[in-house]
Amino acid sequence: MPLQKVTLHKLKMRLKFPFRTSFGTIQDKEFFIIEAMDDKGNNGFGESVSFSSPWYTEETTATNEHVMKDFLIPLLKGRPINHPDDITETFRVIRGNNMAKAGIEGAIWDLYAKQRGETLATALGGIKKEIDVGVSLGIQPDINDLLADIDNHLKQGYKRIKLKIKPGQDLEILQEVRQHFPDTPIMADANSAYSLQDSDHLKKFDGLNLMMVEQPLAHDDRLDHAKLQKEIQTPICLDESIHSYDDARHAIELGSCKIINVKIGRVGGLTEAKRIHNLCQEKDVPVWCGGMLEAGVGRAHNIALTTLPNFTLPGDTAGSSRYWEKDIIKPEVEVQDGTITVPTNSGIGYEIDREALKSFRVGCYEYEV
Ligand code: OSB
Ligand code: MG
Repeated sequence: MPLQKVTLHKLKMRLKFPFRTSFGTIQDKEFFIIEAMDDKGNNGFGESVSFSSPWYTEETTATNEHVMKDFLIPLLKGRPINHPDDITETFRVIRGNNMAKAGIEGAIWDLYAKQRGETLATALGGIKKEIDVGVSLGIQPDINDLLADIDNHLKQGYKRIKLKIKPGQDLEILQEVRQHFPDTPIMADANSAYSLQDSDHLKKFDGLNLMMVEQPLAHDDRLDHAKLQKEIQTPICLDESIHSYDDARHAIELGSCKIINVKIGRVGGLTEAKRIHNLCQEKDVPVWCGGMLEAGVGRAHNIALTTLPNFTLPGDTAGSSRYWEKDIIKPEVEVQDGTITVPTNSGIGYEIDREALKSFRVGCYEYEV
């Protein structure tokens, strides 16, 4: 597949609300939209999903910029690409930096689908025409605000509620929420805030009928999660711990989790995300698509990935208006009755709103490849 030029658009966007997690609070996002062009006027788009601080993984917007400019884009120069899967191989010589890799790989997947005149979902082998979505709610100082927020999102139709937790802001809040919403699918995400010493405390979640507890232990652990899973009934879902197919294979073999949250950026791209999906399908481990508070391009990639059949649980791909006053795609992502209709135009299926893109842009760098 011909590739001529790669452009990095550096954007700065402000979320409608500060998003609080156990690792810190995010409101201002700086990130890259990657545009890959061929010689026939096709443009593919990807989004690098790291944050400005290395709280969730070690990558940051600045490391993404460095690695894309100085290592990944030069690797594309003069290298023939038959299929987007080749990009994963090409990038293998660079260790880690999965979000930087995924941003470029995503743009090339979108370009590939557009060159073939098919949707990104179809190019990936996806089958769903609509996808179920949930919402991830940050830690809130006031329980009444949280209860109102949950109520508001349930009224909008979201199919499950994910609550961020941390030590001291966990059990009692979850108990209160469960009392108010006895039948709602609820899960909790700890973002690595606990250790194995908290097993007895985490065991107290057993009575709450949670769908799962996400990443309770260390960001790089699989062994202790396996020990914890033997102690508690709530299914463990791994997020931070899974960076690759092999991480997923090890976690399943060890019994570290019963569910996996797949994030395209965290695992280095759509090709690896699909391999993890296929493995999990084979092993009867359900998966769902996580979120990184993405703008429209990243959101569109998440939607396409979620059309694969083993994405059986609602993901964190909420609608554009949850996050942004204005998104960078046309139309914006809309959630109706907790579902998103998968777009049918080629590639990611949404158009880039060039005016919006420019209004958020703080840098732009072009490379011939
Ligand atoms: O752990 O899933 C997470 C946001 C930023 C970093 C990590 C996580 C999250 C979310 C929000 O939970 C997902 C979203 O709404 O995009
Ligand atoms: Mg998580």
